Amino acid sequence: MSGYRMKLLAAICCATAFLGVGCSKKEPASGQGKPAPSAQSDLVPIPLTLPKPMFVGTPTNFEGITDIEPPLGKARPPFLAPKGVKNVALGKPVTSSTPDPIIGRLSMITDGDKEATDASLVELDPFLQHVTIDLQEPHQIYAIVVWHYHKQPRVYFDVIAQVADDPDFITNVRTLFNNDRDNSAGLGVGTDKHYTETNEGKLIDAKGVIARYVRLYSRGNNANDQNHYLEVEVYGRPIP
Ligand SMILES: [Ca+2]
Ligand SMILES: [Ca+2]
Repeated sequence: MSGYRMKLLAAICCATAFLGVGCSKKEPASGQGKPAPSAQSDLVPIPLTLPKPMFVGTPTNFEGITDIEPPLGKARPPFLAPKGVKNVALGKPVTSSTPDPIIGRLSMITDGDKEATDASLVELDPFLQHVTIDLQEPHQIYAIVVWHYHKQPRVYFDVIAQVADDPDFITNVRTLFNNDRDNSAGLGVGTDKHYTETNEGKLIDAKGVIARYVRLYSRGNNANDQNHYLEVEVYGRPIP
């Protein structure tokens, strides 16, 4: 090829490149070549809203109760989960070992109202009782937040949170929290700490577990033998 022809080819190549056709080296398509966002940057705080606080500070002097979680002394840090995770328990059906509560109705446990008013309170029978929320399909669960009672500071006993694939808790049962230190509930010795009820509720890290049913146990509290619920929230998403 003569020098003239080579120059001509080069000129054509540059012209077509100018027109956006390109000769050899193509521009990357839109979005290509950019670094992929890391999984970490997809995590956002769960859309948790808190009810009004009813007392200031977190007392720790509950006589005779050992292993109480020390107060954080500041607001709980935001809990991070993938975008789109929301309270999938809202409005979902609730069953219980106390089918007919002493105060309130079981549906109030997932009605979105978690204020510490008498009108918001559900009181179950005394001693060991449980409530079960049916998410109606399997979900990937990141956090469970439970408010038993926060009008005054209280400690509830034998707080156990489990998830399962069936409403009778026979298939694929997993325990996410258990502070039943002496195994009086018979579900195994718990190693989690007692905690004081506040308006922040108790947040249990569910670590992305997949389940349809969520069950919470308790066996009275430091003030009486009754079991109470204001609200249970389950932060999750349908299985991707
Ligand atoms: Ca409620
Ligand atoms: Ca116990």
